[in-house]
Amino acid sequence: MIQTDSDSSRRVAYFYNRFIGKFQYGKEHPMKPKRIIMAHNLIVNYGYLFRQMDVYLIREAQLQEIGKFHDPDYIIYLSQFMSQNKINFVKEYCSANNESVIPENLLEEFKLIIKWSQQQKVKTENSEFKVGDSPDNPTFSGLFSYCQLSSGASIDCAHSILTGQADIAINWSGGLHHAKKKEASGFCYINDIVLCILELLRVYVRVLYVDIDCHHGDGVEEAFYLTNRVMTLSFHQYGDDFYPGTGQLNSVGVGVGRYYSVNVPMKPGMSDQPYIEMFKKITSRVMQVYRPDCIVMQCGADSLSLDKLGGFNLSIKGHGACVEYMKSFGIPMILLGGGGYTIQNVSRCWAYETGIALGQQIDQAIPSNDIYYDYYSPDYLLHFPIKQNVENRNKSEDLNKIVSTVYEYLSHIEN
Ligand code: V1P
Ligand code: CA
Ligand code: ZN
Repeated sequence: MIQTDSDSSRRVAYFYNRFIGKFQYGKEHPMKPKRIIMAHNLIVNYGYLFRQMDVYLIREAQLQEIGKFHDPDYIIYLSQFMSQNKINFVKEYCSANNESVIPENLLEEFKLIIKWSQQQKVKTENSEFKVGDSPDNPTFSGLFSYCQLSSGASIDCAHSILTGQADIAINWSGGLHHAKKKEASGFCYINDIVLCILELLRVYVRVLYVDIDCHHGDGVEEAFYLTNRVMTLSFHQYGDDFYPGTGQLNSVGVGVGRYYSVNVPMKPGMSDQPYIEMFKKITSRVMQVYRPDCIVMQCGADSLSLDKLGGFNLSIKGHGACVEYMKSFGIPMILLGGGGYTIQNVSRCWAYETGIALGQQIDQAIPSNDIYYDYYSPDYLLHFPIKQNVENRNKSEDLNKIVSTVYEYLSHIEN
């Protein structure tokens, strides 16, 4: 363990619930919630990390909380649908245990859902929502509980910052940046990030959202496209039909929100040096002109080399350098997860970045008592070797042009 900065005194709140890692999108689906358990186990097994954080149990967000952003019909659609799963689960449980009645607490939960849906004048027959129709967003056992846990943690991250209990709050099960007001997309159903930022806006005047997932943070951008109280900044792969296909350089926001959406679209092959350079040039100017009260950072790990979906070539150190740089501004910060499909590298990355939050550089040797130890073969090391001989398809003049265009947009922001 090496102390990496003088201000390790910053309090870190870490949110976790092992149930979140138990959900399954499906055998062939690239999104594996198990990576959250894997990251957690590394963090626990690097014992000195775990001991320095305040660890909180994630709770399920309530329907009213989710309703601060999402459409009530959509929420009920998801919850009724998932309640059926729960009812089935409970029925199976009851028959296995020779019990003939549904437990009181679940009955209460179902009653609350029905009451809330009546208050919201929810249409009962609703075929508008098509969750489950596309392979990206399947329905699976416990889907709504998964959404409630992921968003409950991001909302509580905001609360821990607002109450002064923490300077940095972490939810690796959050960061589901594609979910829209009434639409699931790109493996995301409920947008925990928007819910988190809305909580922060109850107190803070300006919130900066930074997204280093390899995909464009379209759901968060769309939610705040018309406002100047949130600046959204996404770095992403763009072109050749790369998902979701939004996030062009000239998507800058509308009305009072004009110039408060910032997009940095790049071609595949970005490696540490040019990525970090771009990242620092842009975020330093953003911090200077926008002066946010708080930073919410989506740390999607599909921008790492060897990811199954993303085409960038970052090392864990390169990815972590971005987190470290944002931390160096010394304002409250929330770190969220996101994409990441080569799961042994995702867990490595988020364990390393938990260390960054704590001002600790963790050891290169993976703790041998880790139950997922075999995933880290053949080297059993924290930092994996990045892909060699990868062409960075971004020419330096193209990257410079992006930076100068972003600077030009930012020059319209009043100080
Ligand atoms: O490309 C698409 C669909 C197919 N087109 C009509 C659109 N979907 C992507 C979705 C990627 C979502 C990334 C989420 C995140 O930003 C945040 C959590 O990381 C997709 C891909 C792909 N290669 O881009 N879906 C799948 N692969 C997929 C593969 C197998 C089974 C199910 C989905
Ligand atoms: Ca991004
Ligand atoms: Zn992604």
